[in-house]
Amino acid sequence: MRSTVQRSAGRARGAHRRVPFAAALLAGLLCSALAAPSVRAESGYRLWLRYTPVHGAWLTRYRHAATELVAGGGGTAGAPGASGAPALSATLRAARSELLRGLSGLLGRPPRLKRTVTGDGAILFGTPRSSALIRTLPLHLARTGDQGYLIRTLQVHGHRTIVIAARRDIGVLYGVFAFLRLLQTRRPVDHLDILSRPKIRRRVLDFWDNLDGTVERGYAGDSIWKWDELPEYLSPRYTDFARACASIGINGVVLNNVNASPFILEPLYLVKVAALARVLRPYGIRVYLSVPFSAPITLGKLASADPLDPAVQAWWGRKVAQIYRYVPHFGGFLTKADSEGEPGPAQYGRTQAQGANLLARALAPYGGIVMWRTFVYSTNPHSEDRVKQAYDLFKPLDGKFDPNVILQNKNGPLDFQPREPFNPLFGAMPKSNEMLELEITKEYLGQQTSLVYLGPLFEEALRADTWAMGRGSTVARIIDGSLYGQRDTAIAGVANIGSDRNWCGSIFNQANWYVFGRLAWNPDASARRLATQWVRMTFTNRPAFVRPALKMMMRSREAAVDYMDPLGLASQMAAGTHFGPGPWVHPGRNFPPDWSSTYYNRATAQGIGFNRTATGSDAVAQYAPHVAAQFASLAACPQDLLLWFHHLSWTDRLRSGRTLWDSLVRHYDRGVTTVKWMRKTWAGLAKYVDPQRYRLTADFLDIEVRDAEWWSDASIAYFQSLNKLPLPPGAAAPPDSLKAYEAFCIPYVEGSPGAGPACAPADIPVPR
Ligand code: BDP
Repeated sequence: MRSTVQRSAGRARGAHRRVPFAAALLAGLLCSALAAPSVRAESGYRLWLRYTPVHGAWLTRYRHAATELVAGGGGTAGAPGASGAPALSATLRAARSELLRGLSGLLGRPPRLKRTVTGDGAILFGTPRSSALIRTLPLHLARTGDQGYLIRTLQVHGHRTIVIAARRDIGVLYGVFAFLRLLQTRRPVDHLDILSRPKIRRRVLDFWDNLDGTVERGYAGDSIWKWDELPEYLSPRYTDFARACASIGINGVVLNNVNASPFILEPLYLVKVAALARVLRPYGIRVYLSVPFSAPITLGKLASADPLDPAVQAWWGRKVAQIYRYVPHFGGFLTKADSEGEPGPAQYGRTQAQGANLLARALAPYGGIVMWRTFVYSTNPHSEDRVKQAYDLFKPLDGKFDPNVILQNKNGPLDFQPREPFNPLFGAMPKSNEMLELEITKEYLGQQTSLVYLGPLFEEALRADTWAMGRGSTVARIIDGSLYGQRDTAIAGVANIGSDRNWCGSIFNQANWYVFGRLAWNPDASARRLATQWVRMTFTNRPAFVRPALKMMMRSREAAVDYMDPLGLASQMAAGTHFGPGPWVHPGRNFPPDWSSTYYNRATAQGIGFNRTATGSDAVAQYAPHVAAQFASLAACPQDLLLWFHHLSWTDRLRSGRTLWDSLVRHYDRGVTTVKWMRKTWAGLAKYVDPQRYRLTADFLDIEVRDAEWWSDASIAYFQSLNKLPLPPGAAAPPDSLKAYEAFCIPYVEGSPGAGPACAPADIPVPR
């Protein structure tokens, strides 16, 4: 039996947290009585850095791998010593303490701290600057660049030694985490020869955190930045956050929401920003800020924010100078301008380039950069196709941006949908720096509770071939600078981190933070392999757990696409909250067409889909000819993007031989079936997981099954009301009426602060 709307209404965010204490205690006792004794309850706080003990044969193998820890070699293991060797930097101290923590946890004994290698199994770590011993080794560290590292097994003083070395301290820290990852995932460490350096220079988390502690599109509690407590109180969480970031190579953090408050630029907040920057710096993390374009007016009391006005330019110059006084290693600005009500240069008749260069020129003397978002559109009721706007605006400006501007493109041309084609701006701006923005927080993919591993989505975005310079011109090659020789390279992910004890709202959401960081380091890495690592570190190395958990993760994103937006549909969610189905949402007073679902599905009695070929909006023409031809051809268009590019009749036959309508219904059903299979699979894994993380995931999968059914039923009910076609054999009819689905509305969800209720009775949209 399918769930009813009323049962969906029972969906309560965080309901798991409201289990009465006595019941929870009893359940906990029962679970712990049933669980294996070693499986202690875990909150998820330790993420993938749990360092739980290695057992059995692996322990024997590793026993001789890390007996002593040598930080200097000819120097000391920490403090400035009699030998006169320099004290370890904060970054190298962090590396040492991570090794101590990791090895003690994994191997059950702390290694001895030594000044030099005295026996087999030593770990020698550092840079040529920090360690005289490392200086003597033939390591050829130039290959590691500024951020990379080398892990090699070498004979040092006649003893087998694992050397973790880099040119810079931060590389050593990255190398230490990589080495610990080998032990955590039970890889042999007998003969190591690993060289790794990031392909992308700036690997940034964008926090959409507001100064009042709320988080836009955040589903993991409040902001982790406690502005009221800063700068005096520095929560230990900040350091643990930095450790987690460094462990996956993230080296930048934009602290505040792109819909930015000007207050962040006031000394009151800059002193807080500086305090955070100091905590993050040993871990190689630079701080950036989102700034509102209108700050010269709101803060500077100027009459305008016109980028060509010398007074405005001078104001930004002074402001940036002030910021660098507070935060000497400040990274730069992120800007959302002329978009969704945010101020920008267009208000003054200026271009996006003139706007970006205004900020870039203020930052340039200090080495700062501007990440200028191309998510620029106006909700124009007459716009022929929203997804064409950014390209039309930016493409003519190629070559007009200063060298320290990086254009930040969302992966797709619309807005972080479960599936989109790649953004046509990639590859179209050869004379500009381009970076990729991904959304780690699952705004459009079920938010807090759904189990959706985003690795495959990120991989799809990075591997998309733009054909800008012929085959192989992938998005990854554009943003890593190898296609056009871009010097400063960057990637950003909208963070999914909050004040919840488990950081991300759910355990599996942590995997999305992990995979973002690892793909940012190496955009060619495999989402599947990264998921395997994450599972092994987060849960257990036991194959009986790893295999099914991996399968769940790898199927999870496609399942969400199936039950939400199959065959290239997009933006079919409820208005405002972006949670739950709303394929009927149509334009209204105060509700622009391109925020509505009907604008995107174009569903009528006859057919469905957005014609973006030459006979329609011709958005295909924004792609390189090879790609345009593929998308435009019904025969060649990838099936999973079909309705993005084509309007089809409900009864048209797809390549499978089925009609479009039958295929659509099958996709919805398949999505639900997969989520049910995930729930069942998870239930079979209970014995490998501690009760706390098991329960949370199991309960969330219950919620996801209900939500998947809700999406599927409501979507089928709506589209069937238009086409009046029977369901394909075997498909269950939605249990409720379309009217009931349309009337059902969740007024508030986490992550939409200040938006007000998403539904007041009078506002519920009624399809014509
Ligand atoms: C949309 C979000 C909105 C963001 C916007 C953006 O719904 O909250 O402010 O993206 O990226 O997807 O600026």
